[in-house]
Amino acid sequence: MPRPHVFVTRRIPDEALDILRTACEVHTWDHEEEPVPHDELVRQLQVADGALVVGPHRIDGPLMDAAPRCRIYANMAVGYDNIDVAEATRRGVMVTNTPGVLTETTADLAFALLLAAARRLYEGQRTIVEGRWKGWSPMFMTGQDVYGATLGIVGAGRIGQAVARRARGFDMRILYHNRRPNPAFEAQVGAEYRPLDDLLREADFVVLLVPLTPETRGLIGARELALMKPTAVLVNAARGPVVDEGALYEALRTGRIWAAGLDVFDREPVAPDHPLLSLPNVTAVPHIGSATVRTRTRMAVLAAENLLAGVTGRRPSNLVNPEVFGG
Ligand code: 8YV
Repeated sequence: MPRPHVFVTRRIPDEALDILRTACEVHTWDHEEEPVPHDELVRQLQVADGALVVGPHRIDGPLMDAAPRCRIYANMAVGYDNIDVAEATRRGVMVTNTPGVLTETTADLAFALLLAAARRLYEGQRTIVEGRWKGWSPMFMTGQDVYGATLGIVGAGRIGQAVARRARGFDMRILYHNRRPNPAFEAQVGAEYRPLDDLLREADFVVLLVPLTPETRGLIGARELALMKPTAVLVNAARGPVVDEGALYEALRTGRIWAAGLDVFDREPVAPDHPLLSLPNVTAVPHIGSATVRTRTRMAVLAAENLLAGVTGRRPSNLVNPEVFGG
């Protein structure tokens, strides 16, 4: 039997490629930062039995049309809003993701953004670098206390729960909003469930960790931001479109909320002249939630294991559409 042909759309660690090479013909797009051009992606997918994918390309119906042999798209991310899963499922094509391995790393980054925004770390560094530090004064660079404050987690899945565990060390009161209450999580960290509006009114820190779905797109807009405290900090470590960026800009510019820490944006890479980046109370990083050497390697390995399983007739561990494999 011929070895399955797989395409890997980004440069990934050798450890992951070696897993695929045990049983597959492996083709890769081997440029570190530049994504594979669309034409080349189509050319490769035309003959591929499976693909290891990760943004920026959207894997949609037309692309699937161009990939008649492809039985599996193994995403190297926990979020899979870059893939039209309904379309894949309709065609009996498997989609997998990489949950678990990035939980703690992403929670670290979300908490780092929370601390940085509350204590004005980025603004502080700029103040020094730009020669604007003239000396000490009682209310110079004053921020908001994290220790003992109230945290509101919107989306207490794996990563949200990991953020809550960190918050316990800061003696924070923990509120959360989910599609449905999670009694085990409440018992574990003493978290209290709140409807979204109540959470927004009560929290000093609101951390967004929901997946991007039709229900969560635009979840935080002008109305929601107006419910928040003027001293509140918003952290988005989920997906850019969960927040209405125009409304967030106005809320931050006018002091309607205190600050924001952002790992994600509507359009990525975000343009350097994006209005949000002109605000001193925005701490922004370039979608690096899971970006540590160990975690990205683990994600690549897990995606490769899922892909290998899929193209060799085994059930991948992290199928997001199990119905294509008999439920
Ligand atoms: C990925 C992420 O690096 O896993 C996710 O959902 O957001 C990150 O860990 C990113 O999605 C790659 O595009």
